[in-house]
Amino acid sequence: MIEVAAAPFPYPFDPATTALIVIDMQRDFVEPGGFGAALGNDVERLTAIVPTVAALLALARRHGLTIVHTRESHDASLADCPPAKLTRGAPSLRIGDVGPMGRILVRGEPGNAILDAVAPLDGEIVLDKPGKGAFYATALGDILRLKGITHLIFAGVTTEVCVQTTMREANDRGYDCLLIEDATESYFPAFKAATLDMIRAQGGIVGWTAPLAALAAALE
Ligand code: C5J
Repeated sequence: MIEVAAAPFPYPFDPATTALIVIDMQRDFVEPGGFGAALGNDVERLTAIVPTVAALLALARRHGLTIVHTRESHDASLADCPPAKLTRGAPSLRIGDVGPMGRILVRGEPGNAILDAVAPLDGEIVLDKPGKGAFYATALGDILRLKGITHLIFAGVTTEVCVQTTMREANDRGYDCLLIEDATESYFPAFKAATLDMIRAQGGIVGWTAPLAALAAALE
């Protein structure tokens, strides 16, 4: 077992039974000119983590971790989008509308693509998920079970929405979960800080957190 200097206490794992889950590094959330920016968010906060996510992917690839990439996306018919998700609030652009990079959160549209800098390689798993959590309405649970995965390392965006939701789903399913602090980001700094605190609270009620350097030091 390898041990990462994590909070709230060291995180032990075996690379052979560990998957890296990179959540929703999609152009529409991260790139200037996309959906996130159109909604008035400062996407520079998110673009800033791209080199760290790329370095984490490279580290995971060197050490043979299973790698899973997710995309928040819907079928072009929007039949898999619950009305509450579609109609909530009064945004200037809704799911399925044509935005700066094609139809918002629709599979196959340019904005739904994962950024080139952190793009999946052949053989890596790419999951389209209609929800915030990556276990809901996807084959993720079956895929991890078939591969004998027991530990999950998380990165991606946004920290308090799709990343935290998936970590909570995973924690309830019995996976030991580690979030890489500098490989995740939110449009709202206070939400990211609160999420890291929540995960580590009460003896790691959702899991562990650590910077990429701590994971790298444990592995190399
Ligand atoms: C993700 C969102 N990926 N914030 N989606 O967190 O709606």
